[in-house]
Amino acid sequence: MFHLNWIEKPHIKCRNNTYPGGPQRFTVPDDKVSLKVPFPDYNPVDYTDEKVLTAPWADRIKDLNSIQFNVLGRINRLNYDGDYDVDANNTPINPKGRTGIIGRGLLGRFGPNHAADPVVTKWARNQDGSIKFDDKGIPILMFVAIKRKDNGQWAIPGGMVEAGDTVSLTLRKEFGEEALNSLEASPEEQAEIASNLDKLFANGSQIYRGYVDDFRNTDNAWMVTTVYNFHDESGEIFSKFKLKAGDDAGDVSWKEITADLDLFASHNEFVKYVYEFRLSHYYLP
Ligand code: RP5
Repeated sequence: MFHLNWIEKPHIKCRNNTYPGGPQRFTVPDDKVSLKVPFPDYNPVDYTDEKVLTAPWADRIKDLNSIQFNVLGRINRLNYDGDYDVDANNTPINPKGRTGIIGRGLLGRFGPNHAADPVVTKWARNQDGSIKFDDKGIPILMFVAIKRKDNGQWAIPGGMVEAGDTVSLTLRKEFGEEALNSLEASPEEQAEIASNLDKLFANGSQIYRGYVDDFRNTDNAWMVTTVYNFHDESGEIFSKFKLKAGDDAGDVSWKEITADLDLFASHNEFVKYVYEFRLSHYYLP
């Protein structure tokens, strides 16, 4: 695996803004994010979205005391980069620091909420099929991006790992649903999608596992993901794929990985890690 831990910089996207569909977060300056720094005036807003309080996929407040945190059960409560603390009420504390909101916001789980992100790549090519290079002579990598319906941002087609599901199942399912619209495909198209996905997802490389600076994070609930790269070196597998947005995606497209990408949550970092990883293989003797 290429990267294991969150780069040591304070989270930004889950701070100093209005929570989606919710209240204004209490302002947390950069130097007060860390829990090691005292912040006596800190007065975060308590917010858990109505639908989280009643959703069958969410933890129930009445069960909070009996939840065992920092363990892997049917629901993964591990954080991947060390144990997190829980307070006197058995409520987990975001180890990456203050966000200006307590409660769960839009997230179902107390503590880590696990996702999986498939970064599907191929080299950009010229008309004649040769690999395309940028003006520094570096081969250009492309990845499949979706446009999220919830906030209009371009993103990796990832999704939540549902209780009892594995990361590998989620990677494949989310890519199929969001980038290939498998949910609305005919039985024949579904069979074809499944056979192409078998080929593409047969060999993946784990690139990152850890915290995500997601706009939904709070002091008590946060996103954690596992990022895999699935790469089509020759571009042949993808000549058979027809990208079509589905489920939570409003659009889908191949995007070149360039310095000016502005992706959802920590996805800029994730595609950058994938690019570094692919280049390190490309230049191997
Ligand atoms: C991000 O949220 C993860 O990196 C993943 O891409 C995504 C999962 O949430 P949904 O797409 O299911 O909303 O933190």
